Order: sequence, then structure tokens, then C-alpha cells
Amino acid sequence: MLTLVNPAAGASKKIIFDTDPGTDDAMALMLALNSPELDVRAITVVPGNVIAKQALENALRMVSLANRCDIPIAAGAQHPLFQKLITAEFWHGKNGLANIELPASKCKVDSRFGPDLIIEMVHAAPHEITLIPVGPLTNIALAVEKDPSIVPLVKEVIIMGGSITGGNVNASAEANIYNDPEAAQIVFQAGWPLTMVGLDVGDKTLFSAKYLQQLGETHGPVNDFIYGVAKYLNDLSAKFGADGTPMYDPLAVGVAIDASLVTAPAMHVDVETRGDFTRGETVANRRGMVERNVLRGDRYVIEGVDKVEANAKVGTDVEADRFLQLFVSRLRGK
Ligand SMILES: [Ca+2]
Repeated sequence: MLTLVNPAAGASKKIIFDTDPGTDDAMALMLALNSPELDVRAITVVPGNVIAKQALENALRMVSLANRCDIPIAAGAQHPLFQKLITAEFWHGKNGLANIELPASKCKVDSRFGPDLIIEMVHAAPHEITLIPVGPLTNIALAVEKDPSIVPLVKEVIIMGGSITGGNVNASAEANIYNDPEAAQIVFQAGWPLTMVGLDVGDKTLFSAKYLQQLGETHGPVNDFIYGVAKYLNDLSAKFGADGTPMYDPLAVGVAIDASLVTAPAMHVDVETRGDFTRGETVANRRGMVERNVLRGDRYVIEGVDKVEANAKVGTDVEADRFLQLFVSRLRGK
């Protein structure tokens, strides 16, 4: 096994980062690797922004750039559970990393299947592992389906995905959930502590020219790579009239570092898997109750209300400047 020791290990939160890199995945990963609060124990790769093979290659190159070949990097699912993959080179560049060509990786892929690696690590460190999936939830769902006994042993799940105020794929769905709604429903209903860092709260964290300039003042391999990614995303955002790029995946890592960055009320969230217009929508019950409709003769009669249990904390607001300053401070000079 590995002998390299992360100096922050022990005091820090053990995480498994599940990712489809991906430009904002790159920013999220580098934030995680450079934050002493987090101890990245494994990286599992899922197709989403790019196909599985490209996503794995990107993960290997980024971890190599960060000089962290001690971290196991495992391939996972090759496609969503029940539908065709939808890739997003349109947003992330042809290679998924803003068309930045990183040096070949010195790191080797771990031979284990991503979901199996998750299962193994959770059992090896019960109640200590936080899962941070920032792509489609296929790998996490496969792990839960194969071994449901991991659910009470996972410390916490912090996902980037979903929205309670409309989507980016279409009017209703956010891309990570839309890419594998059945997997998402499994993950939301599993019964573990789950925080949803969705599209709508991510949209409040715009990495604007001000932060880009700050990151451009310092240099280092990771600093310069992330500057290039952020510059690409900022230019893309400008074409769509936005004043900066939303930090979707990085904010999920930010919440793992410091949960107080977001306001996240508890709600019950279901994932729509069948709607004509709403497949992939995260449907959140804000009132904590549903009407109890009872069949009386030829009609239903409302006879009361039933409480629904919350299954997620849903990010609704964020201290954006504090988060963006944190992001820049962690990557400067790296
Ligand atoms: Ca992602």
C-alpha cells in the first residue's frame, strides 16, 4: 500500500471525491487537494461532462500535476444506469479541461472498480468518510445497490447537483441529476446525511474578473492551470452575458471545508424520473407535509396532513465572497 503521508491527515475530514472532470471539477479537485481541512482518500471517476475514458485521463493528469499520486484514482461506471450518456464538451472544451493540455500523468490508475473502492474504504473507516460526488450519481448509486450496509457508515454526502428553482439542461433539470435520474433518486433516498449544493446556490458564486485577476498575480503549476480554466470559463460566461463563472463543483468542496458558507434548510427531496417535462428535477417539499387524500366513494377527500421527513439539507444561499476568497487563497502560488 501507499506510504506517503498527508501531513494534515488525522485532523482533517476524510473524503472520497467522485468526479466527471470537467472544468469546474478541476477547480473543485484542486481546492480539495490544497485545503488542510480535507484529506482526499480516493478519487472515483464517472462519465458526465466527458466520456469515462477522458474523465479518467483528466483525473490522472490533474492529480499528477498536484503531485499527489499517493491518492488512489479509480475508474467507475461507463454509462448512466438506464439511459444514454449526455456529454458536455460544448461547455467544458473538447478534452473537458478547457482545452488545456496537461503533461502526461505520472500517476497510475487503481485497478479497483470505483463503486467497490467506495464500499471498501467506507468499511475500513466507518463513520469517517464524507462522499463528495460532483458528477452524475451513477457510482454512488452502484455502491449503495451493491452494499446498502455502507449507508449508515458514511459520515456525510455532499453533492453538487439539482436545483429547486429551475434547471440548466432545460426548464426543470440540472445536468448532473438529468444525466442519471434513477441513480440520483437512489442516492437521495438512501437515508444518510445528505447536503445538496445545487445549481441555484452555485449560480450565486460567480468567479468574476476580480478573483481571476487575484489568481493571476501568483504562479505555480496548479495556480496557472486553474487560472487557465477559470479564464476559459469566464470568457464563455461573458458570451452568455454573465459577469463571471458559477463555481458549482467547487462550492460542494467549500461546504465540506466549512458548512457555514451556505444556508441549507432541511427538506424532503425526490428526483422525478418520469415527467414529460420534469425528468431529472429535484422536487423539494418546503412545507414538510403532504395532504392525506382518502378515497370516499367516487372521490378523494382531504382528511388531514402527513408529515414528511427531510432527507436533505438544501443549499439556498451562500456567503459568496467569503467562499471565493477562500478558493483564491488556497490556490495562490500552488
Ligand atoms: Ca462535475
